[in-house]
Amino acid sequence: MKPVMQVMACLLLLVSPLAFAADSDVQNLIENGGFEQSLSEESDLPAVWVPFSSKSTVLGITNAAAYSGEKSLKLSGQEVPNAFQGVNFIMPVTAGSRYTFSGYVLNDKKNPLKGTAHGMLVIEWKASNNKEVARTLSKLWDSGLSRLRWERFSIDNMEPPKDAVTAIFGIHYCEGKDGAKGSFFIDEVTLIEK
Ligand SMILES: [Ca+2]
Repeated sequence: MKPVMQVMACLLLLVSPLAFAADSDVQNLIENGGFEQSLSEESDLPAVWVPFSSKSTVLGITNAAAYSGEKSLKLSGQEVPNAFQGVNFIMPVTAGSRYTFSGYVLNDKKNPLKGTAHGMLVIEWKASNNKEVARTLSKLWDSGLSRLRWERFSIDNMEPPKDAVTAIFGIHYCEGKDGAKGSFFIDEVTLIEK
């Protein structure tokens, strides 16, 4: 073994147990947050996630860009004023827990966001009668989103509001009053409970 290789091997031995401990502390509650699995062989819709739309569903898994793994989710404009679409992950929530919902977003350099296009992460908090108790939004991304560098967006350490028993964790593409063109990619979406 060459000296450099020996050093590498030692570093790996030192680092591995720490990396393992960190992973077991932080468990991603969202399945398929990396968008590596599609609903079926015939569909590019993501497994686990529930799509929603005001009209057309212009979203799907792609290998055109990836923050992690080989694929990400691409959402494109319907080109209709005030249109919206996205995907939701629905889960019961526990009073007193704190939730961090995050993902990495990239503008599509071949077809960048234009007009009043904007995206966001959203948590819709629901009571046991399914009424919305409150809604929490991340910072928005828009036509200024980077085409070169994945940017992290998040909703951090949110405690469920009073009466909330379920939450809908969503990725939203909103077209705004002038309508929108263009696409963005999102990948490595995580939900952490503490
Ligand atoms: Ca991925």
